[in-house]
This record gives sequence, C-alpha cells and structure tokens, in this order.
Amino acid sequence: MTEQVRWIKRPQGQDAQADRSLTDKVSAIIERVKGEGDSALRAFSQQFDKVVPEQFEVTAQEIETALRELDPQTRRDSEFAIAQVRRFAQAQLATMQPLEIETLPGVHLGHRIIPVQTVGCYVPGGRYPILSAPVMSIVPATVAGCEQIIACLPPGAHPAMIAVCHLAGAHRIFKIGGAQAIAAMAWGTESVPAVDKIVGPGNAFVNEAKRQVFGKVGIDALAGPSEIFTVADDSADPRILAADLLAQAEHDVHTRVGLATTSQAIAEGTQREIQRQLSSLPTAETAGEAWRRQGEIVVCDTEEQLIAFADHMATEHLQVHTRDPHGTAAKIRNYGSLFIGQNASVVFSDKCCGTNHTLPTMAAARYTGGLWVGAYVKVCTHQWIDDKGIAAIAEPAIRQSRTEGMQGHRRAAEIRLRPNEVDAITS
Ligand code: HSO
Ligand code: ZN
Repeated sequence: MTEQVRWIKRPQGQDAQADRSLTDKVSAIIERVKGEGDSALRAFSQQFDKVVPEQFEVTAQEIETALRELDPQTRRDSEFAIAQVRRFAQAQLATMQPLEIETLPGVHLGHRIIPVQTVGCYVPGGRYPILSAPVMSIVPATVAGCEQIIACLPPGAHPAMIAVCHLAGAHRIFKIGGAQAIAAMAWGTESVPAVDKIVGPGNAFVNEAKRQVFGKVGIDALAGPSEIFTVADDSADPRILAADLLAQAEHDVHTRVGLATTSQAIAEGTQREIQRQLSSLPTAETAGEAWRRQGEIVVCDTEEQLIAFADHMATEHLQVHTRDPHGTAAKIRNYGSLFIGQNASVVFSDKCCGTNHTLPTMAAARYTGGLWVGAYVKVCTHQWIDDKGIAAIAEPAIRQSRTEGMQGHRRAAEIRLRPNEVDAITS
C-alpha cells in the first residue's frame, strides 16, 4: 500500500520503544497496593503526586464546594455534554435487545443484557483539565444501569473535574491517580471498593496497570496517544484540514496526525497552512512538535488508494473531506470514529456532540470500536429444553461425548434421554 503513494511529509517513525522497566515498576506498585492497601496508596501518592489527601474519598462537602466554585457557564456546558452523551447512549442501548428463540423443536435459547455491577472510571490528569473526559466514561455507565460507579482522579486534578464527575453521575469519587488507582480499583483497599471493570484512558503507567490487572477485572481498552487522519479530494479546504490536524496535535507531542489526498495542491496547501496557523497557535510548542515528529501527508492517485490508506491506518479519528463524503465513508472499514464531511470536526465529538471520545488507537480499530454503553453490559446466554428438545439434541451429544472419551458427559446426556434408567446409566 505505502509504496503506491507519494509522500509529501513522512512521520519520523514510531516513538522510542516503551520503557521496559515500566512493566516492572507498575507490577511493583500493584503488588504493594494489593498487599498493603491504603498505606501503599499514601506512600505512592506522596512519591508521585507530592501530596497525600487527608482521606482519599471526596466528601459531600468537597463536592458541594467544587460545584459552588464551578463557573455557571462551564456547568451548563458540561450539563449539555452530559445530556448529549446520555441521549446517544440511551439510543444505542435500545438497539441491544433480549432474545428468546426456539432453534429446534423444544430447544429454547436466549440472551439477556445485564449491566456490569460495579465499574471504576479512571479520569486522567495531564496537560489540560479535559472536562469531557469524566462525561465519556461515567455517563454510559449510568445509562447501562451499573449499580455502583466510582471515579478516580489524580489528587492534583482541577476541582472542576470533581464537579463534573459528580454531575455525570459518579456515586463515589476518589483522589487517587496513576497505576496505584488502577490497582486500588482492581483489588480494593480499606477506602476503595474493588470493581468489576475499569474504564477510561490514562498515561503510560495507567495503561500498563490496566493491562496487568486485566483478568482480575475487565478493562475497556488500552489507550495510546490521540490520532487523527483525514482523507480528502480537491474539494477540501486546506485551512480547515490544517485546523483539525493541529487541534489534535496540541494534545501531546506523540499525537499522530495525517492527511491522504488525491490532490497535490491540497497536500502542499495544507502543509503551508499548518506552518501559518502554528505561528499564532498558543499551544504551538506541543502541536508543532507533534507535527514535526509524527505529521504525515501523502498523495494518492485514486479514491480507492485513499480508502486503502485509511483502512491501513485504522486511525482513532478518521475525517472524510471529499465531494461525496457519505459515498467515500461507506467504503471504509477501519476507524475508531468516522467524521463525514467538512462540518463534522473531531472537536465536536471530543467535547459534546454525543458520540464517545474514548476510541481505539494504535490500529486497534482493526478489531474494535470505541467505548460505548455496550461496554458496561454483558450479553449473557441461557437455554431451556423441553422433552421434545431432548429428542433433538441428546443423541448427538451422547455420540460426541463418547467419541471424545468423555464418559461423564455421555452419562449426563443419556440420563436426560432415558430418565427411567438413571441408576443403570450412572453405575
Ligand atoms: N481527542 C481526545 C479527546 C478530547 N480532546 C477531549 C479534547 N477534548 C480523544 O482522543
Ligand atoms: Zn482531542
């Protein structure tokens, strides 16, 4: 694929290999929290956050203060985002229906949609106090009907983040950050209840901790740095392409931003626009470095090549700026979320249009979509079989068990077929 295209700007290549010692550092943190509970949390809080909260759980009083200090317009904007995310999650949940079906005479199969009982939402600190982050992990949990939703955020997080965790519907909020927060939610401590599933993005420590506790608890996904890719034809506007690429580039110097276009003029125009816009962007230090390291622009000959390139990238956010964006979009299969047409900027999903902004990165879009209400429920099957059904399925089950040498299984099936001969079959 990549041989067929012309590169206007290539990324510098993947960032340096992950720090191998990270695995060991994180497993040491998890083991200590698992063994020592709150006292380990206090030690790690001191070590990493340089502060030890008097108590880890945010009190009702603190929530009240955070709400009082929240700027009223900021509160309304967060409530708007919460309402949109809730509305879309409710509609998505409505597509998940229980099922009852008789697949053979007397063989009744089905499934139920059951909420995960307890979820832990990790809310990252980081460069910006991203108020939509708690909305994206907490609101779908409330829609799914999870009984207990807890949120953990670093002790240094802005109080507005606490206020939004509360507004989004968290039942309990804890001032614990990093790998120690993940360990606490996975194993439980004196203060923190153990949860069934942990969701939400975080830094490299948080990610590695989620990887290590997977199995003890469920996790949503492993989040890497943000990514944006746009496919465009000659109808696109380089000023808008550049603005969207730089918007995501300001997240982090590791953000991966790219453009594939069938137009040489759009490619060159976008490159010029990026430099022009960087000169006045207040976050240019980060965005410019991300562009320098990871930015890429390629020119393709045909729309088919554009589509193949997009599928190859399997990017977190994929924007489509072509004359027939719906037609182009329909042909693409690998993306975390798709932004169809010039109006659909990633920023709207990032903040408030209602789709979830927690999306697969690092080409995970080949095998999964993003965080959604479905991640907070389990689709659990059941079956019931009446006498007619036994006639349909017992013989194949008995033969299969015998073939496999599983005589216990053979008996269990056979006593259903000949209930009057239970003693004989089982001796
Ligand atoms: N683009 C980020 C989410 C976000 N950006 C929120 C700004 N606010 C997720 O990839
Ligand atoms: Zn963003």
